[in-house]
Amino acid sequence: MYSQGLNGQNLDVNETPEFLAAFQARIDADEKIEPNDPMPAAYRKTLIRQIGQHAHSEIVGMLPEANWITRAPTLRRKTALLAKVQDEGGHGLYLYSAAETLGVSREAMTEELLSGKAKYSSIFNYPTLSWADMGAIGWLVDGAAIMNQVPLCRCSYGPYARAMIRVCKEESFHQRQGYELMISLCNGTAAQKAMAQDSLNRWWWPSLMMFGPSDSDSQHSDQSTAWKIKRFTNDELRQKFVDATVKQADHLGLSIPDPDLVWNETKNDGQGGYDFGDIDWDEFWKVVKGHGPMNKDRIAARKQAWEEGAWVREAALAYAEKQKQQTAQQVTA
Ligand code: FAQ
Repeated sequence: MYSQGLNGQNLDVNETPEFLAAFQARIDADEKIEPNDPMPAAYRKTLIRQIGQHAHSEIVGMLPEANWITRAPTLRRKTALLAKVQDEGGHGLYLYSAAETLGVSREAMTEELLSGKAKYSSIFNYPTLSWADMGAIGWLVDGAAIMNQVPLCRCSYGPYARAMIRVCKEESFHQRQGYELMISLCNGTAAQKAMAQDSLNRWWWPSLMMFGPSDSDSQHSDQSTAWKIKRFTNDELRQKFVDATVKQADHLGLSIPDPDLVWNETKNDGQGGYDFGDIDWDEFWKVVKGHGPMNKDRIAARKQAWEEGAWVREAALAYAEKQKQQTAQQVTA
């Protein structure tokens, strides 16, 4: 999507108080920051961290669903799932490209993922045990991803914001295919409906954890909000997700696995919203730190893909070199 020729031309900036004030003024005026614009080192670092983690989440996120492609019950479902997983690979590519414009290489980001240094979304460290999980992932995981990512379309960093516009359009299809799958199961046999309920039971709490730690424990939120990378806090987005999703569960005739879930008329400045139970933050941090049910399998699968793809990268580099030599010969001829 972006030429690597755009990569960080102005990496070294003298961060005087005047420079920092002028940079913040551009952010406050809702100007987009572009790859070759001077920017504070910490702004660059924050974006590389977040966009890199986001890219890793997309390509690790392909794994739980890819597991079910060969077992999809109909050709229609198989085609849709295949296209969805392929879209996720594409999202990873847009995001790695956006991160590369900040002066980091794809190899360096991959190395961080495979060594366990870089994080990726906690949600992808849970197993996909039944076909209904394909519905629950589309409905809940893509639903949560959209809630988080629509505001990122207005992020201050141009390449990230623009990548998010296309990603969100595709995520909407993903969410709808997941919800439609849940509708089919809920309108099916009692066993199918029970499968859908079991899936909701297992994916509900991990989906709420996708939004990150509560605001009081979110170390990056304040600065990222000041830089308009984040437009809403983790808790604000989590609340919006709960308020939107409970009604969708009602429509399916499924129960949210939270005995403390209750409508509260005073929430959201009097517009009403749901109170919900406590999130198990011990579980969240355990998964984030690499000890979830599937962390080891996910990283092993990414390592295998990287190693098995070595010949493709080598062939592409050899081809590029050959093209370069041919062009050089034509110029001198
Ligand atoms: N999992 O200070 P904060 C998708 C880390 S895409 C793991 O609040 P921040 C599409 C956080 O990185 C899903 N780690 O951090 C799809 C930080 O660690 P660090 C991914 C988490 O950045 C659907 C530390 O905790 N989406 O699903 C998580 O301000 C279906 C402190 O947290 C994005 O990446 C977590 N859930 O806010 C694909 C969206 N939460 O870096 C396939 C972009 C927090 O200091 C199938 N990212 N951490 O070591 C964001 O919006 C933000 O980075 C947040 C975290 C909101 C995730």
